[in-house]
Amino acid sequence: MGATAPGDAPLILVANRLPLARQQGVWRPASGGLVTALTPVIERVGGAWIGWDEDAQGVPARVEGLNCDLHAVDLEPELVEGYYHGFTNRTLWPLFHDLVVQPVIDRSWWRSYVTVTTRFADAVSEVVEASPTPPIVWIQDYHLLLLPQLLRERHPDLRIGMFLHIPFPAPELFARLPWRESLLGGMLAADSLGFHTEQYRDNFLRTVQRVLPDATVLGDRVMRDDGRRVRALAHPISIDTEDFAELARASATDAEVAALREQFGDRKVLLGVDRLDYTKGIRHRLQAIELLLEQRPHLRGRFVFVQIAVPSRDDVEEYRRLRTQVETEVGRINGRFTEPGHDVPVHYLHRAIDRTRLAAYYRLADVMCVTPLKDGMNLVAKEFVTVRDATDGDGVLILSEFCGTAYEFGHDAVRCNPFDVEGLATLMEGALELTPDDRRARIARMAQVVRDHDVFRWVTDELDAIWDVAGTA
Ligand code: ADQ
Repeated sequence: MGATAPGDAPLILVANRLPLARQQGVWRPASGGLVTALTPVIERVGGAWIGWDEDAQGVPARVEGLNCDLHAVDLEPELVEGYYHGFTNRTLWPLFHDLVVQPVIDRSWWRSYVTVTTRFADAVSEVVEASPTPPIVWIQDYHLLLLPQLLRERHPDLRIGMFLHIPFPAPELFARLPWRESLLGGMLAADSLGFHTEQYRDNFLRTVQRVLPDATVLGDRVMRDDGRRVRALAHPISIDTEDFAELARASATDAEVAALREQFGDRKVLLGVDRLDYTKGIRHRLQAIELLLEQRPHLRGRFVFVQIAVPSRDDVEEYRRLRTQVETEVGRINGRFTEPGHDVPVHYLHRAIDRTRLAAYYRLADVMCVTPLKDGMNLVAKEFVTVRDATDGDGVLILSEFCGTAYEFGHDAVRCNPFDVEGLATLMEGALELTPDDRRARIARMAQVVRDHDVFRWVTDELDAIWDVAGTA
């Protein structure tokens, strides 16, 4: 199945990063949901992708496998420090994730954010002006909240959409930002604003009502005094289900599963797969495992917990601290509970793993633990149920109620409050005891939800919204 693009408008996609990876000096398209979902659209209508790259001068105009022109935005290290390591990672990220850690407010970082957005606006304008037919501009995420307005000032009739990949916080949290009016004004210059869930969309609309006196909210529309209308919509992001199902059934994956089974023997496997980020609840999860081992001695030696953590944002202090804390906790648990002559109870891999191995871990897990303290959507949960549905149909998903995916899966997942470590330990124990029929029925229903709302549907809904709203405004 492929996404359809509305009309034949070329697509200009703008994101913090370009979708590129460099291996042994060769540039390739990065793998990932967004690139996969957009490939059929840009195959048809063509387009451009604009984003920052550390090696901006070296980025080629095109790479094989990606039918769009690449435009790298060049940023000096001091700007990256303020805009990326500072404002986006230490101010917006923690604030939009409900203050899981305290956001830092620093005016010099804000100035870098404004300067960087202007650089992006210059780059986008150049491409818009060179386009033979009026394009659609689709902006991704919290790095570029001011961009719609800067573009609107230069191109009053441009079709602009924006999608936020992280939650939108409650009004009283957003209101803590000294630049709250500017940020909202920036977003509201788009034609269409997409959020993962209705809850985030409603938080946004309530924030607009509270912060901007000249804005009127009518249903999902916001009207400004200048006559401009913006639509705010909920479009849950997803995965390429067919691709994951194929990967799950591949013979290379079978071989990986066999090797892992040999490693873990007849022990039950509990699994966590996350970027190493404090929003993902990895520490609380480890504490729940420690409690299980401490308070249920009969479970010792009967299960193993595997945590795969992809390195993330190593340049930011809070992330370096998290890594040290996680590694200390893993060491403590293994130090306390490893029996001489036996394997450790916690396996910790601090690295990105390839997709085949990832699918093999999903196939092996008796219990998948997706327990973020706050998460916009969470694709790992969708990948897990898709892989299991395509193979043995078995497995249990423990899912935090504080992520977007929980709104879609309802009670087919074992829902948890990840802050309640004791409660989490009890749910983990209970998950090991669910009956096979119950497990299979739940996996099948959740996988159906993901199939019905795959990543192609997300792209189609987003692009249709930008087109419709702009067309009827
Ligand atoms: P992320 O916070 O990165 O994304 P998530 O949605 O779970 O979170 O996506 C992570 C992706 O990385 C998954 O596809 C997963 O397979 C992969 N991954 C994780 N650990 C890995 C490892 N060790 N090795 C290899 N791959 C690994 C942000 C938001 C989310 C939102 C997405 C998309 O924070 O809430 O779902 O964007 O909008």
